[in-house]
Amino acid sequence: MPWVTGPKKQASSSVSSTMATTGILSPEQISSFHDRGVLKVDFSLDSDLLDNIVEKVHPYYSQEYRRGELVIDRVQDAWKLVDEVRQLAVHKSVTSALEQLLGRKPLAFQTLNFPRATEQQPHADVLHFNCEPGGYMVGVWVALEDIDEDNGPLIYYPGSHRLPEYSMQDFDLKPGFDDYPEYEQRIQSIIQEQGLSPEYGLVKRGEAIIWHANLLHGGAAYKDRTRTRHSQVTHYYFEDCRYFTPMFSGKHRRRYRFPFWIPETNQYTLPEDRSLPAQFLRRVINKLRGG
Ligand SMILES: O=C(O)CCC(=O)C(=O)O
Ligand SMILES: [Fe+2]
Repeated sequence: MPWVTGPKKQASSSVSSTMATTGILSPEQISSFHDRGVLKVDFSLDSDLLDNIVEKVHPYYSQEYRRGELVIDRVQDAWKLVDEVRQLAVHKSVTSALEQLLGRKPLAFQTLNFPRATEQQPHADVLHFNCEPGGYMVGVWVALEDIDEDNGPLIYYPGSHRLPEYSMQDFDLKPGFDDYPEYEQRIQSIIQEQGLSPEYGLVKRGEAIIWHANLLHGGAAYKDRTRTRHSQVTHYYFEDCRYFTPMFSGKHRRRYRFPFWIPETNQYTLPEDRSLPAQFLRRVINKLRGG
């Protein structure tokens, strides 16, 4: 199984040139990200932008949440519905920082808006989003309100990005959702065996946490269930890679992805790739490419 070293090596050679042009992150922040697989950053995001996201995404949450029930909820790709979500996803300060970190142009491909804690078990995003060459994927989690120990902060294991990139096959599990709980258990055992210590994403509204594709992370349990925990996560790939989903890939069959990159301006047309013929075509291309 490959160890996650590729992007680190390639990034460090191009860091100084990108730094000179952008300079969002200091050399200490860049090396901390590579050492720990995670970095907290205050991008001084506009307060109105954060408020508008919380307010304008609200109508798209489930009826249960809007009725005040204490449910877990999320809206995927709200950037198509609320332009402020898109603006945050492609925010110049964020994308410049990511380019400094990995030395390639980042391409946002998915947003998730959460009104409450997820209590998600620790996992590495690389199971869901990987690419060739490996490791060119990060998550950026922005607090849309203050986060403390009580409203289910992010939990993560610094340094865990150096573990192997585990796929379902590595644990003798079938691709797909059926065996996913077993994947989570195996990750839990690895955390115990390796003696990994958690840290919590205790951040102020507007602060961001960037994690490496292979960093183990999840959502800590609520201590106060009545609290909200508004946050937005954007997942980014980087330019010039081939993208695939290990979770749905077999040993000899890679499930490639053809993401629609979140546009940098509000002048865009969504592709009609959700249509059945387009899905069929994607499957044929996947087959031809050995996926
Ligand atoms: O917000 C959380 O609790 C976890 C989110 C997460 O794991 C992700 O978006 O990749
Ligand atoms: Fe995740």
